[in-house]
Amino acid sequence: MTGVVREPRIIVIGAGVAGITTAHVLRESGFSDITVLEKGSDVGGVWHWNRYPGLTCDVPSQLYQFGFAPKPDWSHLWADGATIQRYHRDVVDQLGLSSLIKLNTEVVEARWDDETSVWTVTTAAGDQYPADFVICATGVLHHPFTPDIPGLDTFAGTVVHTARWDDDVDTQNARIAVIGTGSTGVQVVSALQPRAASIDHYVRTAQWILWAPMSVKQFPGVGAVLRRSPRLHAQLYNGLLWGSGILADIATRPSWRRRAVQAYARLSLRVQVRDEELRAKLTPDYQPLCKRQVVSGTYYRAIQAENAQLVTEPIAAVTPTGIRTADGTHREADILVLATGFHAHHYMRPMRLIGRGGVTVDDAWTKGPRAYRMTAIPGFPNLFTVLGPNSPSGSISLQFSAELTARYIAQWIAGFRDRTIATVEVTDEATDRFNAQVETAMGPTVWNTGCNSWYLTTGGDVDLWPFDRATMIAMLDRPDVNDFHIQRPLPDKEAG
Ligand code: N01
Repeated sequence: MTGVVREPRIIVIGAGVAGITTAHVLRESGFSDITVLEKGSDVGGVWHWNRYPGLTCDVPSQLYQFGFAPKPDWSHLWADGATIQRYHRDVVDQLGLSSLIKLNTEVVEARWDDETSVWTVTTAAGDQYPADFVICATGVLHHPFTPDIPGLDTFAGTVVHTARWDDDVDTQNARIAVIGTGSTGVQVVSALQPRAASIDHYVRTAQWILWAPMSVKQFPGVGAVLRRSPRLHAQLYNGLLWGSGILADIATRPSWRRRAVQAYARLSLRVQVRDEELRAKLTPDYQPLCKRQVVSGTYYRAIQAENAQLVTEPIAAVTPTGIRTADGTHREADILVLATGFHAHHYMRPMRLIGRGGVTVDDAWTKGPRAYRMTAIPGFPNLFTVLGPNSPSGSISLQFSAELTARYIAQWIAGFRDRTIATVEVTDEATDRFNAQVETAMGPTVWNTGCNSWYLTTGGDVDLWPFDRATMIAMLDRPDVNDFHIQRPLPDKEAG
């Protein structure tokens, strides 16, 4: 050991929740050569890309925020998408992260060189960045899924996917068809119904929809109190994090609590929809909470409005003027809204990610995305993911787990800076062991009770975090060196 430090060159891919967190944590940890490459024209990730009418976060805003950048003055208990996007931009500005971020810069390839132990990150514009560490903060719900419905390309009106909303689409007095009933479909139907000439909601699989007063404002004075007392604000945040632990418990272990929430979901439907025929159509044939739970205070009212129709008959084809269902009925439409979700398991792909010995991430993930503790992939030295495979999209705060993961990664990179490591790569054995633990823990989760959801990979695995927050902290608090192949720096490299 020479005691000479070297500054690691770090590339973070993505400037959404995970990328902003990572950039902040790494800079706080004293690293100075950080570049964040973001393909969008702004930071914010999903909150930049999604701006469909009615977009609201169904996680309370006092929880859905960075622990290191609390916002006292949310206008609503559940903020809308535009407000959340503004928050992300403000955080980036206030923390001085803008200078690290290159917008409109899509990464198309990251390639590891076995000889030099350096990554080369290539952008769509052909620029290349050498990096000692690459961190993929590329998000989960990122690539819109467009269903392969016969005739979709023949539709003469407007077709818009909710994740790529076109602000020029005029929905007022239009005949609107919405396909899909996840969180997005439910929100967009509720928002468009009041001013539409008609709205037909095409639902292939019914969803349980928990009632919650989503439009309630944050109580007057709360913002001022929290601003004056950061300690109180921190206590509130920690209290909400603790509360979300109850949700994780409900999802991961059968208990009276789970049954109570499920009873509430059934009650939400029964109380709000009195028409038995409609209620039967809206009743799922699987347990509440099995899919990502939908929350809404307005959907059931919207779908019972005069101008709204629930269509559960399967779609046979899209025609130039509307949609024909399997029973032969044709319903006309001017606008076709695809609320059909995402390719949720692409992660950094379609980026070409090429690791040790030329292995690609597609080779490594033939059976579905697989990582060690959400963050390390065998075959890919000096590369980490933040909110990677098995991230807790269904249970624990994403901001919390992103920060925990970033702090974990920072410890590895500190080893590089201090010259105790040159390369670090998780072992196959440790990854197998972690995934075996995941499989066992997934058994009693509600996500595993027999429904089809975006949580499932094509191999049928549930791509979520089946443990509690304490386990996450224990797993990511400190690197476990026994789980990694570690190369020490060569003496001549140390000198150089
Ligand atoms: O997508 P989804 P989403 N014909 O995959 C249907 C987050 N989010 O965008 O169930 C007919 O849940 C599909 O039907 P089925 C949140 O995590 C958060 O709504 O496969 N229908 C389903 O109904 C959420 O879970 C907020 O039978 C077709 C729908 O499309 C995640 O994003 C707000 C079809 C897709 O639902 C994804 O939600 C919004 C076809 N060929 C979103 N193909 C917050 O508030 C697909 N469908 C935080």
